[in-house]
Amino acid sequence: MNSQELIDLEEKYGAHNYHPLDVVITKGDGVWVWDAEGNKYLDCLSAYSALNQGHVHPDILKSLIDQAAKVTLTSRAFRNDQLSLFYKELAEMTGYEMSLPMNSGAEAVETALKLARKWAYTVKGVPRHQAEIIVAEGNFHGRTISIVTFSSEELYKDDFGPFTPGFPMVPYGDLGAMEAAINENTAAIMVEPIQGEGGVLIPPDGYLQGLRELCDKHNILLIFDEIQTGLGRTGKLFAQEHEGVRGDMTIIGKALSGGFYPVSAVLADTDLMGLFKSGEHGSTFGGNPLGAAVARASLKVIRDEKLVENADELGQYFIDQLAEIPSPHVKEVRGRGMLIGVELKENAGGARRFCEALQKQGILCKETHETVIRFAPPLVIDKETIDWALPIIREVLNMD
Ligand code: IF1
Repeated sequence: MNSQELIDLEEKYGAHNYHPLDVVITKGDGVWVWDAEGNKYLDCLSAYSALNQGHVHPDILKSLIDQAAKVTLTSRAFRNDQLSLFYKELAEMTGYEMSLPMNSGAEAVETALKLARKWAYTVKGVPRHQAEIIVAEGNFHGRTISIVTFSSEELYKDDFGPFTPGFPMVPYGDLGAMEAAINENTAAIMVEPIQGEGGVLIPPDGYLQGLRELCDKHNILLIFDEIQTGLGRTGKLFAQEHEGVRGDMTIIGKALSGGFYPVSAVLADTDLMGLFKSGEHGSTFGGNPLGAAVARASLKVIRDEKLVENADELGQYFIDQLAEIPSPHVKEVRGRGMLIGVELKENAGGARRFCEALQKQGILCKETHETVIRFAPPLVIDKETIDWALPIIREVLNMD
């Protein structure tokens, strides 16, 4: 079937909860994808950072196939070998003593929120069902009803109430507002170290450190959602490391499975994670041997191929080169590592038309917040490929 026929099927039979570019991908390899007509594109979205290891990484593919032939699902009623090894390797790589595996990012966020509330009642002494978790405006943490409760994006939230109480919201990057929102019932602060969907927003220097100090001062947990920024994307294993801080919990997902299979996790030390007692939380698929094997292989690729270092070095190169492109439309180029946003001026006619023009020239990007083009290729990208892309981006950023 050709692309148009496939698009027609999707429009007729699929829910219309997305507005994708009209490119029908049928194959991927590393940083490249191909459409139904065989046209080749550079993937500059990486499935929102789920593909840090690139498309169909051969080592992860092998782990998937090998494990699928052995055993795929045990449920957590029984133990499995892959999960035990995954726990150990994840702890060694991240420095957190324990983890709790789930599937989607939103589930891991819900898990962290539950753990923070449990800590508030059983350790901090907050009166039952009064715990508050402070979040930041412009956040994106997922799509469940509790999570969209504290979205500041009308589209994600407004038709889906009634909502879940207990999530005061303050402006991102504003420590004064954060401190003002803290009270004796505050259990946790949860933020993204860089807001991805918010438009690749990097908070002011010292913000993450300031949050750490506030949390220590007021006996509050600090939760970093690193589902998008984690596992190398910003040139550090975790973006919080840019300010030398460590969350009491870090939430990861996306690239934890190299794009093969949904695997997410909450990371914490034993004194906190140990609060979950048998039966209080779980998931049919969370921690299954297939997912655990895929995640182990995905972490190994990040280590073996030095993807953190590559994101740091080539990301900085990509940012510098993008910043040098003369263009009447560009307001600002910003980013950390390989998470890059090109913000367009108000009168540039929106980012979408630039994404469509890039698509015609063989580069796939996605706009965020109408005016930002996000460049976030797989971390396996090389300099040669960036140098191939730059003149094309330059031409598109100079169209009328
Ligand atoms: C979609 C956005 C990105 C996330 C952070 C949790 C989650 C995400 C920081 C939830 C997910 C995805 C969801 C995806 C598009 C994408 C996205 F534009 F919607 F906001 F990346 F910027 N925390 N982000 O970025 O993880 O449950 O989806 O596994 O289409 O909704 P999930």
